[in-house]
Amino acid sequence: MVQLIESDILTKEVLDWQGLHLFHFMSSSCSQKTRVCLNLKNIEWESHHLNLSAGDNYTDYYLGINPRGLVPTLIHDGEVHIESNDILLLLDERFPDVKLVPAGLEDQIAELLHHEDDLHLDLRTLTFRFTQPRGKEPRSKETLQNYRDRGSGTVGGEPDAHKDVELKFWETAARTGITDDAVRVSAGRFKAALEELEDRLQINPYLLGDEISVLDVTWVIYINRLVRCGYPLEQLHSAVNKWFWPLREQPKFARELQVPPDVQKAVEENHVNLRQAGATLVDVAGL
Ligand SMILES: N[C@@H](CCC(=O)N[C@@H](CS)C(=O)NCC(=O)O)C(=O)O
Repeated sequence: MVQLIESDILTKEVLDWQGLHLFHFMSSSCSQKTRVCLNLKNIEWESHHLNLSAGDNYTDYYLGINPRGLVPTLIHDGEVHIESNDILLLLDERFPDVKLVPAGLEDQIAELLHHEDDLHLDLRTLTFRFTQPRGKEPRSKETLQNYRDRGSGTVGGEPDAHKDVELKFWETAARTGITDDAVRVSAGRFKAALEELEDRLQINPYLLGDEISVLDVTWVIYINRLVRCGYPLEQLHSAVNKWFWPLREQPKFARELQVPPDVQKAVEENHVNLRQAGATLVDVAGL
C-alpha cells in the first residue's frame, strides 16, 4: 500500500481533513475505476476535481499532496493514499459492506492488478494517438519544469523514481510523437492481456468467478478506453465483448464514463481522418 508519510506531504492542511476526499479527473482511467468502486460500494466522498490537460496536477498545492503529480489521490481522515489499485484494496478493507475483493483471492487479485497497472503507460500511448488530437507537445516544457521542481519528490521518505518515468514519457512524446512502433508494442501487450481475459470468461461470468470484483471494474475501464481508440474488441475477443457491454452500461459505470459532446465530436472526426489516411489503430498495429 502506498500511504505517504508526513515528510512526503508539503501541503500540510490535508493532514487535518476528515472523511473521504478524492482528487481525480473526469476522464482519467485511474480516477474512473476508483469512482466506479466507490459507487458500487455506495460510499460517500468529497470531490476535488483537477483538469490534467490544464496542468492542475503540477501546481505547488497538488504536488505538495501527491509528489507523483498523478490522480487519483485519496485522503481518508488525514491519511494520504496514492496509487489507484492500492486505493481500491484499501477501500475494500475499510468499507466491507459490499465486497469487491472476494475472501481468499487477495493475493491473486493483488498480482492481477499489478499486471493491469503495468499496462498503464501503454493505455496512455494509445489514448494520445487515437482519441482526440492532443498536439505535438501534450505537456508543455513549462508544465514539465513545474513538475520537476515542485513537491517533496519523495514517497515513504525515499526519492521517488516514478517521477522520472513520467517525465520520460512526456519528453519522448514531445520529441518523437507517439510512434508506430510504440503503438505496435502497446497494442500487442493489450491483445495478449485480453486473450487471457477471454480464457477466463469462457468458464466464468466474471473475471474471477460468479461475482463482480475489482478486477472486472479495472478492466471495464481499460477496455472502454481501448474501444474509444478503435480497438476491434468484438472481432478479436467475443467473450470479453459480451461481458464488457452490459457492465459498461450499468449506471454506476456509465455515469463515470461520460464524455463531453465536444470531445466526442473531436474523437469521431479524428477517426474519420485516420480511416481516410489508413492510420487507424487497426491499420498501424496490424490487429
Ligand atoms: N499507477 C498510477 C497511475 C496514475 C496515473 O498515471 N494517472 C494519470 C491519469 S489516468 C495521471 O495522473 N496522469 C497525469 C497527466 O496526464 O498529466 C495509479 O494507478 O494511480
